[in-house]
Amino acid sequence: ALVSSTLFAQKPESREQTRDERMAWWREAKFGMFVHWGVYSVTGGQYKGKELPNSAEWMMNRGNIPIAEYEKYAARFNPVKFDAAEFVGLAKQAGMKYLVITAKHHDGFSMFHSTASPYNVVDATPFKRDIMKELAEACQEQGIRFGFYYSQCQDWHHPGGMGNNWDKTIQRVSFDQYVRDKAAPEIKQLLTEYGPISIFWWDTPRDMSKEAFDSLHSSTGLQPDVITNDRLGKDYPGDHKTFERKIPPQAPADKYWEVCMPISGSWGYKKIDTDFKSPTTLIRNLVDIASKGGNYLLNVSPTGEGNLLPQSVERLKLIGQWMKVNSESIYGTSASPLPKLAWGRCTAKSVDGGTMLYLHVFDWPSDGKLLVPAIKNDVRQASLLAHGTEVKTRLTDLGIELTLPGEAPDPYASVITISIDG
Ligand code: JFZ
Repeated sequence: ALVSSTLFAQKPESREQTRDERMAWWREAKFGMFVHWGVYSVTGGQYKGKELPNSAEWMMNRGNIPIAEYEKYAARFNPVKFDAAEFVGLAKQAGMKYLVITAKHHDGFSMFHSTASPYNVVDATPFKRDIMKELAEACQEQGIRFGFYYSQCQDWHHPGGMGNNWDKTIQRVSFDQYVRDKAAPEIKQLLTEYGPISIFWWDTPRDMSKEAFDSLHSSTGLQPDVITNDRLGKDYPGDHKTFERKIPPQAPADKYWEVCMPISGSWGYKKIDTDFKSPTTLIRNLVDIASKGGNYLLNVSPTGEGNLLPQSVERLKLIGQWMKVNSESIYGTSASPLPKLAWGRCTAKSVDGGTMLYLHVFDWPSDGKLLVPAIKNDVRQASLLAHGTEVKTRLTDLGIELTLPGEAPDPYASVITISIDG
């Protein structure tokens, strides 16, 4: 066996049985922070002063950097500006309910005090602090759910890890040995020494033996409440589906799904990446995803110094301001029961025998008339969420027609609540 039987704390079948229960907070949460951070952040996407293509966390691969040379970036990783409480506070301020961070990315560097690999943030950097521990504690303190991203297949540093086909100087060992010596013990450590872990985010599935799959999968049983994404392997669907970068055009059939997306172009910090999504896009993405029943996992990229660029901070704060007024239209909502809307998106909640619809108006009608198509139910009440100002409604052949004030109350998305019978 690859790993000791102590890892089989909970059988996969029982995890399926507890799925809805375990997913309850996640379904309510809707919005989380994703963080890609590692020794690659030191150079901000450059190798020897030259720009590398693609996402910055792939530096070692794109530059075909030998292990011995890449290791030296750890000596330059000293994120003195990092403050876990401040960092988590920013996520919280943005209205995010959970945080998922790269405990180990494909480059094999462990952002925690790994007992299985000395190539980690405490033993191999001048910083010497267990960043995962500090974040776990800050999240616990501030009521933010905490999760780990872990690259289980690709490990470009370990001689048995997948993905490194450029460093010919290393003496290869088997993948099973890598699982035994590094992945399994690290995952076990992450799920036992860092308090309650809400999410284990596998990345990226590749072929391995059933035995290896099982040994990795079984470790999630160490935290009975943990939820996992769908990137362990095809026979290990996990609890929720991951969409990457793109929002599905229609509500997917999956019961639980999320879209992960970087706030700019790259997951890891990249100096020349100025491709920041506008606050309007980010807020409307959150609304769009919620209107289809999903979660939004928005990625930010700390620099090698441990701070976020002002562009990210500013956007998180703007999203937070919008959420402060409108979050009722996001948290705990379900997908829209309405057909595609020309003017925006809708989310919904059940309320005493009726339904509360949250109409998110992107394009405010110039004639003040807004049609909620196909709904013929009796309207109990309609008002602007921001002010509570009542909105007049009229039943027409096409649906409910609302008469709105002349000006959109919110440039990002103005929310109108309308409660209906049924
Ligand atoms: C992976 C990583 O390689 C990448 O660095 C980043 O961490 C991202 C979140 O995940 O990239 C993927 C993995 C899966 C797909 C696309 C990119 N996919 O299934 O389309």
